[in-house]
Formats: sequence, C-alpha cells, structure tokens
Amino acid sequence: MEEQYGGLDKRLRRRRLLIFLVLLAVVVVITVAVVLGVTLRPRTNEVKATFLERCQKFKDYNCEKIWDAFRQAYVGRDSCNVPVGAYDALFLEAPFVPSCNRVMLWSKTKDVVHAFTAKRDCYVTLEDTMLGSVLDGLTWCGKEGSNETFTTDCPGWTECENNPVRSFWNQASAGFANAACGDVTVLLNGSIPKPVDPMSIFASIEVNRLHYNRVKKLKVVLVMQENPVANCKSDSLVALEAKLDPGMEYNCKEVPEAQIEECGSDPEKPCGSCW
Ligand code: DVN
Repeated sequence: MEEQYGGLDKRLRRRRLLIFLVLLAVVVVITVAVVLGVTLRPRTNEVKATFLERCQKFKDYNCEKIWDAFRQAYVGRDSCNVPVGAYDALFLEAPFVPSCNRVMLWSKTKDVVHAFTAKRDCYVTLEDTMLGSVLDGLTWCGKEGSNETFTTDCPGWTECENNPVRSFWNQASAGFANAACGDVTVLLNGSIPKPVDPMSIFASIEVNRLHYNRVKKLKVVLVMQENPVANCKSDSLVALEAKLDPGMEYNCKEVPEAQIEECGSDPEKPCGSCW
C-alpha cells in the first residue's frame, strides 16, 4: 500500500514539475516577444520628431517637406540597397549654399573640430549645415514591405556599402565639398601614421571635388597631441598636395590641439590666428 502511495506521490511531483516548466517556458517566450517587439518596433515617430525639432532650428526650410524627401530614400527598401542617388530628391529640396572661405573639412578629428565650430562661427562643417546637423549621430533604415523608419536592426557602417546612413553621409559630403569656394580648411590628425586615409570620406570623396575653378587654396591644420606620429612631410600629406588641381595653393601647419582649443574659446581672437 505504502509503495502505491509513494508511486502516486512521485507521479504527482513529476506532474507539478512539468506544469511548472511549461509555465516557465511560456513566460520566457512572452518576455522575449515583448522585448523584441519593443526593440524592433518602428521608431518613425521618434526619428521624425527629432528630425523636425532639429530642422526647425534653421530658418526658411519647409521641414515637413524635407522629412518626406528624406524618408522616401530608404522607406520600404532593403537596407543594403540604398545607393547615394536615393537621396537626390532630398538634396534638391535642401541644397547646400555655396560657402566661400568658411568650409572646414576634417578626418579623424571629429571632436576637436566640432568643439571649435560650436564656439566660433567663422568656419562651417557639414555637421553645422541644416541636413548635417539634423542627421548627425542618428541611425535610420527601412524594411521591404514596411512604411516605417527603424533605428534598430539597421546595417552598420561597414556592413554593406549602400546602407541608408553611409549613403547619406557620402552624398552629403560630396554636395558639401561641391559647394566650397575660396580657401578650404581641413583638420587632420597628427596622432595617426596616415592623417590622410585613402578610405576616408575626406580623401575618397571630398578632395576630388575641390576644383580650382572654385577652390583656390587648401589649408591643412595637422592637429598635434602629445607624441604625434605624423608631420606635414608625412607621405600621405605629400600625396594629398600632389593630388590637388594645378594652380591650387596648399599649405600645412602642425598645430598643438591645446592651441586650437584655447584659441577657439577666446572670442577676442580672430579665427585665422588660431593656426
Ligand atoms: O570632412 C568630413 C565631413 O565633411 C564628413 O562629411 O566627412 C569628412 C569626415 O569623414 P572621414 O574623412 O571619413 O573621417 P572619419 O573620422 O574617418 O569618419 C567620419 C565619421 O564617419 C566618423 O566619425 C563616423 O561617424 P560617427 O560614428 O563618429 O558618428 C563615421 N565613420 C567613418 N568610418 C566608420 C564610421 N562609423 C563607423 N564605422 C566606420 N568604419
């Protein structure tokens, strides 16, 4: 008799364990579904709100129209099939205004450059223009069959060439360089062996668009930190000068980062004296 009860008891415990495991599995599945649902859910409203809020800081732009021109470049498309040309309508809607003697390009010096232009308006970087400012630091993509804008599960910068973010910055950089005129300044990094990286946007897209009929001089500011590893005679800088249109002036200055930061912070000092 006792054995019979013992067997019954065992079967009861086994059944309770089974029910507990099934319930646990259900809870885990629901939790994963909710987390995925939240992380992968379309973020159209968030991206659009940020886009419009940043755009409206600039006068005389029809921000709703620009948003529509922007989203049509990637919405409903495979995120590795958004070529630079997909943004043509956007740049027609918000073209770059020619900027003489104020264009500042950069490469591997994002922080020091934007710290400078945040304090002084004598130069303008792409990220200080309306479109550059609106999209700086954002991630976006669409999906085939969806009308939404996503900010997660989008291809990374190097995952595929024609991703929405990289194609935008490539096209924007080309347009920004095309709008340059007079003297152009570029801040490069003296702490890396190749301040002019051939794979960079500056070297592969922007330099090729600095033509002598508009741009008369390229001024290189080589930002020098402690223990620099490059100088104005480094191979990649000599090659840069050789690449410029005949007749275009070129100069290169090795400038301590501290001097740029200090000069940028002193509104009394003319920008030109910062290097
Ligand atoms: O002249 C500037 C400016 O006009 C811009 O439009 O292009 C020039 C800077 O691009 P660059 O010459 O390629 O310089 P960087 O420093 O190599 O790259 C610039 C930015 O592109 C990086 O700051 C990255 O942006 P992020 O993530 O800091 O907002 C992005 N980038 C470049 N290579 C990347 C990358 N992001 C991820 N992975 C990479 N491999």
